[in-house]
Amino acid sequence: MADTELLNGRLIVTTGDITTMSTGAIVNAANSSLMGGGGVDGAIHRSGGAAIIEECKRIRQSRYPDGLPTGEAVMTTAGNMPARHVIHTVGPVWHGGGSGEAEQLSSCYRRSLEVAAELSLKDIAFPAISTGIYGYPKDKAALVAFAAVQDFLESSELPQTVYFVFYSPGDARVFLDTIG
Ligand code: AR6
Repeated sequence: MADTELLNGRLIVTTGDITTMSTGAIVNAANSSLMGGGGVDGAIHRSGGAAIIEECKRIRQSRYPDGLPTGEAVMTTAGNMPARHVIHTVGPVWHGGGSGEAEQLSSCYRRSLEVAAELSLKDIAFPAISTGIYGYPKDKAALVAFAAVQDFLESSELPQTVYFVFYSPGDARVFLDTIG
């Protein structure tokens, strides 16, 4: 499926494996332990190598002994991957939508973009946070993700370009159809 440009070319919807993106940062849909897991988290740690987990351990010890809170974001190296950094964020587990899930998911995007802007990164790639193991409905997540990025880019020149990397063309289609 061809890439789709939105928001005057500043948001690009694409399909594939996020570990191959050579952006300033790729975002990891992590859990609060920061010690790895399945899904995109597993793929990022496998491709990036041990340097990422070593840095995550230091972050846990120094800044987040109780784990990274949901909606927060921290940066590490990208190790052996072509990206320069990984920004780890923790999405909400879907509990039906009445437990603040939308605010937490929005915070994941906003905080990741803030970290990228602080690092003066030109571009950043996001997976569809929370829509796998954490069970957030893909259409509802699409609206939250799009609004969060649109809001942020309106008031910030950096990052210049945001990529939404969907693992399958079907997921990209759901996103595009939902934001309409
Ligand atoms: N590239 C891009 N997208 C991917 C890739 C990849 N290589 N692999 C999976 N996806 P998930 P969550 C998509 O489950 O729902 C982990 O165990 C996937 O198809 O990775 O936030 C963590 O440690 C889906 O659309 O993340 C946490 O415990 C999206 O990435 C928990 O899962 C997110 O799916 C986080 O669950």
